[in-house]
Amino acid sequence: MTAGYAVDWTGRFSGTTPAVVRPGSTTEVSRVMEICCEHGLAVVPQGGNTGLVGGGVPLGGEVVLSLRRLRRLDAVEQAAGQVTAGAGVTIAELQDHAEASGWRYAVDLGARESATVGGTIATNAGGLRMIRYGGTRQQLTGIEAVLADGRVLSHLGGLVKDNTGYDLASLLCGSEGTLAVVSAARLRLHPPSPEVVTALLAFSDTSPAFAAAAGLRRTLPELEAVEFFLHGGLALVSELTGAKSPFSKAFDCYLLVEAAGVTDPGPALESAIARTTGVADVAVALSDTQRRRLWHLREAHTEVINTLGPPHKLDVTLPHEALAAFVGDVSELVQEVAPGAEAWFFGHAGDGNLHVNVTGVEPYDDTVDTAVLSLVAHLGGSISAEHGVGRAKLPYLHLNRSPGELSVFRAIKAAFDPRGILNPGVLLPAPDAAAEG
Ligand code: 2HG
Ligand code: ZN
Repeated sequence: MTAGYAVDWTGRFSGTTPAVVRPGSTTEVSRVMEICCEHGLAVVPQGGNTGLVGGGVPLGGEVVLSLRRLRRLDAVEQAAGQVTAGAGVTIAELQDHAEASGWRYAVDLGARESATVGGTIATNAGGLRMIRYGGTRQQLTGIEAVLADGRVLSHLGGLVKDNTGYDLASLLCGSEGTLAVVSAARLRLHPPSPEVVTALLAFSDTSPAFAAAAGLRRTLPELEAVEFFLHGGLALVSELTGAKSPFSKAFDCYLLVEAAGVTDPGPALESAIARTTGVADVAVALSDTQRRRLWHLREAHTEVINTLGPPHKLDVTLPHEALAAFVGDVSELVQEVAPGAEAWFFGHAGDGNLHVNVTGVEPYDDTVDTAVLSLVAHLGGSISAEHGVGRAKLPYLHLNRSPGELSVFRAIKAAFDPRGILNPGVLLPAPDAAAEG
């Protein structure tokens, strides 16, 4: 009965739990936390369980606190352009709700049907349209959260200008369930951009592709997404899903580009592409069906790669100028440290965020992770771009965060959760491990 809550989506992280608790209101969450606190029971908060870093499953035998039943979804506040949603509302539901009221929730990700408001706040999810609208933190105007001892913090007034001290919504966003349990949030909406144009650009090499991503950002204000993938990924998607490339021949890599506005951004995209060097071929979607087909080539990567066995997911950001060489260097590095393993690259080129997936490596063999993430840090990148630290990246956090920063992290954790019951071992070492280390 609890299996679906104890194993992560990839199958790489598998735990056990004495109980899955599914509260249906903030008051019930508060009561659960009160009891757990009283008895010193460790708790893993969980949303849609679409996380990829082992941050939402009970790897230390914790109680799972599933927030999926927190289904509050208020009417859109038209004057403010905001909405209050419970932690268990999915991103797709939130998007549909906003759209039905003439607005748009701009954070979008492949896991939209399962990923929840609470989970995307806990991980500060970025997604496909971050270049234009920012990530989850930028959408938050208020938060309701339950502290480890059951007290409820509620700041859902949604005032855009509100300089009354520490920004707790921002702090809890990205805290991965280690500081408090997010039960609801007030979120910023954007006016819709009904005119959309989507194109797939083909390149013979990664260098011009990344240069094009940067150039399009500068020259096309309507740009919403610039997604990168390689021929290998496209071939796997084609082989396993039957989807076809719109091109008659194979290229080295591709950018899926989307622009949107209130008027047709097609001509602007066309002239921006004409001014871009290195574009070997272009396919423009002429209908919604074609548009969905192009997106499928990119969005299906996660699923098809998973059929090869649980991948090691290295979600990293690089300084823009390092991206192209990184792809080649990491392919070689992986061959060197794990012969026979395979590295797959795709991601959000506009944000400098690459998803390096490595298959053919045992789930608990960290050789590849160590080699690649050390290189990332050496190049001035981030070892976690948008998936969070969880347990998978915890051993590498020191590569990006100084001892001073980590000691402030620990002080913040102690202030929110003095007994250390919220998601122990995620983001920061569990208290026992810290004492041993
Ligand atoms: C995406 O961009 C998600 O599709 C998942 O962040 C990335 O599967 C991955 O590594
Ligand atoms: Zn991503």
